[in-house]
Amino acid sequence: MFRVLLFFSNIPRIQSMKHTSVSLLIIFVVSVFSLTGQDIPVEYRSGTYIVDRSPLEEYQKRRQELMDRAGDGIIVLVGRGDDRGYGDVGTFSQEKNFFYFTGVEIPNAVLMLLPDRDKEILFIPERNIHIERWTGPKLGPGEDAVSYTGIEDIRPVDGGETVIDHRRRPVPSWQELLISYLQEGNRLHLILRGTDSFEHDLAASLRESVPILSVNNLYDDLVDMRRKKSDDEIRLLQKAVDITLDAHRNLARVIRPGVYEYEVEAMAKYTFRKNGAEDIAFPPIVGSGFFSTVLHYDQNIRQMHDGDVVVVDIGAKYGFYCADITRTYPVNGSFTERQREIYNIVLGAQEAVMEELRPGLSIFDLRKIAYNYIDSQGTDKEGRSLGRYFIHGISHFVGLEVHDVGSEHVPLRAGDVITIEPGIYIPEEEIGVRIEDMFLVTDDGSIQMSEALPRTADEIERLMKNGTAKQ
Ligand SMILES: [Mn+2]
Repeated sequence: MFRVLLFFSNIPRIQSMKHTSVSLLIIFVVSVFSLTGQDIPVEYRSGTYIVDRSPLEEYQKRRQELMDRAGDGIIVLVGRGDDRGYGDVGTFSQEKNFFYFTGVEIPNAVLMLLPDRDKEILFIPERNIHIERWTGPKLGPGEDAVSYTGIEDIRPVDGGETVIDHRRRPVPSWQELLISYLQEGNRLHLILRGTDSFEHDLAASLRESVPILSVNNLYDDLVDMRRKKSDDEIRLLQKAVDITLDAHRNLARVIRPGVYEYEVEAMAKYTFRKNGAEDIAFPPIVGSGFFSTVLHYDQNIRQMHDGDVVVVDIGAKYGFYCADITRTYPVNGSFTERQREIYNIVLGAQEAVMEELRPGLSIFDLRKIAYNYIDSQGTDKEGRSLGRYFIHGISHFVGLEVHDVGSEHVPLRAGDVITIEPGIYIPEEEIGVRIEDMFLVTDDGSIQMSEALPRTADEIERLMKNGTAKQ
């Protein structure tokens, strides 16, 4: 008991707690002390939030490709930290690149790749049985982690001691090991995005120990790799898309005058989670009336009225992969003549882009096609052309992030997954229309991943009325 009290007296938050909670915690801690943690099954200890991930060989192949691209030196990828302790709430979400190369969601992990030696080392924290009672069982260094990750060499992230031949040997922390490799004159490879990141700070702090540090940025290689979707990534993306299409079918039946935007949002989120999506890819946008013209409206608190249109831009995140699909619905189930006119121009712009979509064109090129189409059709109340009301991009890459890596100025290639999402937003008329679908670029064109969802004005009206899919 003495040991227990001493243990807690180091934690200020616990000291300030009421006596009752302290005694409850003491009871809990005594029970924790009787647990070794070793008896918790391995499948409970991955800390994973996802119900589906790629086979281990897939992550191994990506690490190998990154090593081949780097060629020498040391590649370091740092996973996201998690400092949650006793009683802290919140969630953990692994850093995207770290996940891409490992499939691992263990917090505070570090991956080191040594292309010269064809070596992969994963550093993960030693288990902490006490914290585990709050944040869940975890894999620590050991055989279980080797089989879960497919990485042979797994070490404790903070270093420590190991007993070999009856002698205690120090095990360096990942930083100590990294510095010793760099001091031998090896190059450091990092994925540096932007100008301000953890990796930038890491390079700066390493320069204090390794004055002649040579840093190579693998960001362009990363973009190149992440753009090219593997078959299994397409499988996961398609699943995210299918769940999102299901959500649209379900929420189309919720929309009617008097219903609040958040009820539509609720149906989307319900459908995502019901189908095993771990999260939303981005905050759902349910904008009706005037708010249909606000591109990233996410308050979703307005009551929808007869005569409104409502823009519903949603995406599930499944197995870390994002979907992003928009439909515009007439709140009372039928578009007015003017709404239908605008709707058909947006649809026509999307069709025009779909027709041209193939490798070689850039997203920038695609926008010109959409803009020219919109600007050549219809007018506003003052007789001006409608191009001025198409105020956003036509497309973005989609993958581990909803706005995934990749520039709008590079030529598209087979394996890219992108959106096509023209829109017209006329605040004076309280009419906003956006139609957004997802496409896989192929050698000779594209595949529409969201094809199963109604898209024309007639189909949308039918969906709202009958709840039937495309017919
Ligand atoms: Mn989008």
